[in-house]
Amino acid sequence: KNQKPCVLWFTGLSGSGKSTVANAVESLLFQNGNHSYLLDGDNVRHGLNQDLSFSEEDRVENIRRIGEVTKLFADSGLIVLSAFISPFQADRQQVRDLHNEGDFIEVFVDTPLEVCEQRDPKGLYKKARAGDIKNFTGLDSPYEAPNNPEIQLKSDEHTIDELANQVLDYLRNNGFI
Ligand code: GGZ
Repeated sequence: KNQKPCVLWFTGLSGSGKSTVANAVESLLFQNGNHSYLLDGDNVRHGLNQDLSFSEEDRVENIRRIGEVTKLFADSGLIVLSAFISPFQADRQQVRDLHNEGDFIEVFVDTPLEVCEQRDPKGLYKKARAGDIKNFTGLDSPYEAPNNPEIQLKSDEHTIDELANQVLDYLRNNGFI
């Protein structure tokens, strides 16, 4: 089955739905006969990047390494999905510049902070509000939203299935799958 390698770079706040949508996209790609690999906190922050914290400096290094890994995986022919907050515009731009023109697809999971905090699936916002977690993105650490993402997903207005299909439509319309 023909596919053109690329990276789907999900960015958004904690609790925005990045991993959930990325997992749904991966499953649709699999059903479609495509080969993909999903990088997220579960397989990267606990392994390759377990030496990194959530300081600004370490987040920059986190994204730099992940960017390099997405390039290696794309070079191997895969459709790569990456789901990290990646809060800084400059770091996302650096990863974009690593990839061939058009192959870096920025997917902004645009969920308002209030909604993310309401969901609070891991109770982290609550802990951050209580002062038990410092430098929490959206509270006391910045999130720079993308200015011109290839794909913008409104997770509080659509189902996971609709959002995943929005991503698949982009890949079809642009000849990746
Ligand atoms: C933000 C934090 C923090 C702080 C722990 N700030 O909702 P989650 O739990 O599963 O996703 C968050 C994840 C963020 O890791 P990333 O590697 O994606 O971040 S970055 O791209 O900024 O390097 C959250 C948890 O780790 N977490 N402490 N202080 N999120």
